[in-house]
Amino acid sequence: MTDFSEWFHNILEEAEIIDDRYPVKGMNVWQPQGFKIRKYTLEILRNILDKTHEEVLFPMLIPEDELAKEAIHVKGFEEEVYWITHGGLTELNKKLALRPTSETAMYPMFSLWVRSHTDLPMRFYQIVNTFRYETKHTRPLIRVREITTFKEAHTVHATEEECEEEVQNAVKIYKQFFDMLGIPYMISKRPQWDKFPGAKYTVAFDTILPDGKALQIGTVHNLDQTFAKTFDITYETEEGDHNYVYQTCYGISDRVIASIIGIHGDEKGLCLPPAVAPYQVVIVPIIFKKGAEEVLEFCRGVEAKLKSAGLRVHFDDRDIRAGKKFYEHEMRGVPIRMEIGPRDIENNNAVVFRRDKLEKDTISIESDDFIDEIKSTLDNITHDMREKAWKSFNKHLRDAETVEEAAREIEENMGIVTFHWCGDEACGKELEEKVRVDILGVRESKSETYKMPLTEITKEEIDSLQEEGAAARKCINCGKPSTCRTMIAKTY
Ligand code: PR8
Repeated sequence: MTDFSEWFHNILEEAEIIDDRYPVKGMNVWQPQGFKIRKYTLEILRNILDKTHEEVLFPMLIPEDELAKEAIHVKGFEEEVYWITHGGLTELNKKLALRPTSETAMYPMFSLWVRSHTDLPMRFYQIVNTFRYETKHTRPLIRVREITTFKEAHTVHATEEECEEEVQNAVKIYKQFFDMLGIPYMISKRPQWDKFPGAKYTVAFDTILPDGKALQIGTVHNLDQTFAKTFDITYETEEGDHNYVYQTCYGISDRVIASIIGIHGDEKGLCLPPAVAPYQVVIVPIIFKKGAEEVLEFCRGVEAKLKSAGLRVHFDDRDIRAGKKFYEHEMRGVPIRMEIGPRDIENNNAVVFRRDKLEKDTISIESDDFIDEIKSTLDNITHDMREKAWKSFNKHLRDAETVEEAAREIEENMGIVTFHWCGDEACGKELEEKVRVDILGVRESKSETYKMPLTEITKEEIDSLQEEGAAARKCINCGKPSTCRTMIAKTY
C-alpha cells in the first residue's frame, strides 16, 4: 500500500469498522463490524486476565480533590482532563473529571479494601472508556479523545519483589495477547522523562505500522509506593505492623484494534486473524440456473456442520453475483471462503480460499473430516499471519553506529533504529533533539514526534558486547561507555 494513512482511513469506512463523522473531534462510532472485532479481541484478553484478575467497574467521574491528590500524576494529565462543571443549571461545588485513567478513582477505594497481608495480592481490571483531551492530531483508533477500549489492570502487593514480579507477569500477559493476534512488538523500558506520571518506571510494547511509524500498544507501570502513600493504602503485616502496599497498573487501548487492521491488511482490505474475525468462514454457493436449490441445500448442510463445531460461519445466499461476494468478503478480511457449486457437490469437494495467502485449494467434503481440516487451516492462517507480520517487523529494525546514521535511517527507511546510549538524561534529550531538529530539520509537529524508548541491556547481551570490542559499547552521542541499548523511531 502506498499511502498507509489513506488506506487506513478508507478501510475503516469501507469495512464499516468506525464512523468518524461523529461531530466531536476524536470521538468515533463503532459500527457493527468493528464492534464484533473489538468484542472478540476483548474476549481473548478477558480469558487471559480472568485466570488471575477480577473484573470491576468504577465510576467515570473523579472528584477534583482526589484527582489532584497525587501531584506528579495530576501534573502529567492536567492538560488532558475534561471537566464537568455543572449539573443542569447548577454550578458544582466540586468539579468532576471525566477519567483520563482510573488510578485516582480506584485507589481511595483500595485504601478501604486493603486491610491485612492476607488480602494481598489483589488484581483487578476494568474495560471502560476514558477521556483525554489530546492536542496532537487525532486519528481513529490511534489517537482518540474518547478511548473506548481502555483495559486497565491495577494490582496491589505486599512487597517490592512481588511488585517487580507482577511487572514481568503483565509483560507475559501482553506477549500472549499480542501473539494470539499476530501483532509483533518490541518491549522496552521508557526513559525517565517519558514514563507514566507517578510511576517508578514504565515498560512499553511498541509495534510498527506499514508506513514504518512506531505505535505504542501497551504499557506496564511499576508504581512502587507512590500512590499508596498518597492514598494511604496500607496493610497489617503478620507481625502487626502497618506497611504501605506496592502497586502496578497496566493498560492497552483501541490501538490494539488499529494494529490488527493496519498490520495484517493489504490492498484488498482487511485480513483478520481467525480469533477476532466476525465470520471465520463464509460459504458462497456457485449457482447456475439448473440445480440451484440443490446447491443451496447442500451449503446449508455444510454451514450447520461447521457451526455445530463452534465456528463463526456465514452462508451468503444473497441473490447477487458470486464475484461481488468474493470482493466484499475479501475486503472485510474473512479468513476462509468456501465455494461450492454443482460440480463440487458431484465430486464431494469444496474450494477453500485463504484470505491471507489469496490462494485456493480443493478439499474433500465426503466425510465430516473436512471440519477438522477447516479448523486446522484456521490455525495455519493464525500461524502464518503472525510469521509474516514478524518478518516485516524485523525488516524495520536496524542498528546505527552514529547519530547521523540513526537520523538518516529514520528519514529514509523509518522503522525503529537501535544504538548504544550512555543512559544520561541530558545526553538522551540532546540526542533526541539532534535527530529531530539539527539533522532532519523537522520541528516538533502536531502529528509526529520522535521518541526514544530505552531497552535495558541484559547480562547476556553485555557479555556478548564485550566480545565485540569497546567501540560497540560507546554512547553514539557523547562517546561515554554505554549502559543501555536504546531506540529511536518516528511515532504516532
Ligand atoms: C495508563 N493507567 O493510563 P497509559 N488514544 C489511543 N490510545 C491511547 C491514547 C489515545 N489518546 N492515549 C494513550 N493510549 C495506566 C495503565 C491504567 C492502565 C494508550 O497508561 O497512559 C497507550 O498507548 O500508558 C497505552 O498503551 C495505553 O493507552 C495505556 O495508557
